[in-house]
Amino acid sequence: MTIAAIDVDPQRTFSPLCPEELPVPEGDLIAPALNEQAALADYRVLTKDAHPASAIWVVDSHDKMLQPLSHPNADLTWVAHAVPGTLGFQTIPGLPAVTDYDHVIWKGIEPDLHPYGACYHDLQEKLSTGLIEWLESKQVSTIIVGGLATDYCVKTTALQLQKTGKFTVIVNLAACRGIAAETTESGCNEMHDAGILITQQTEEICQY
Ligand code: VGL
Repeated sequence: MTIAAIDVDPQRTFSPLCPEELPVPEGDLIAPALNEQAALADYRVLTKDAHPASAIWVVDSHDKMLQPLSHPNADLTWVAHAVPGTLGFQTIPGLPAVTDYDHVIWKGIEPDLHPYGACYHDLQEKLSTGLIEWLESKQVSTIIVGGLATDYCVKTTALQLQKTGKFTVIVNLAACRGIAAETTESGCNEMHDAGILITQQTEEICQY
């Protein structure tokens, strides 16, 4: 069994360290759990949002967020976040340096794309980021997923990996935080219904 741990977008932009961006409650506190799950794995992968400040989906205040867009590759409005060169782009404190990961995926660099999952650059899931292919090349059979946020990028990444039918996918909730309680709960139900294993504590992973 070859295990990969994926740290999905564990960036300051999704934490109270960046209140003007998308501050997920406790988003800055998951580093110890991400490090624990990585200790169970053969490979550790990092994904990072890397968005231009002037993307087509950007609005200038939080109250204009979550408006539906009729665009094939940007479904909702968001405030600018995870802009390379800003504090929000950086990973949360307590994680390894980017160069200490085995593989890194940057996503959302194009101004008219806002993907959530780390496997495809587009919402249509046509343009691979190469993550699935990289995992296959390492003969990975089991993937432990943690990161930010449970209800968006963690959920979509886990569902994309599960959909391949090639991996056992475990979402470790101890190493995740969600944007909103309601979408986190519905997201967990969706992942469970898709056959993804969901653990509340990192120690539980050992039983799979
Ligand atoms: C995310 C909302 C908007 C995430 C990214 O990483 O979960 N959520 N952009």
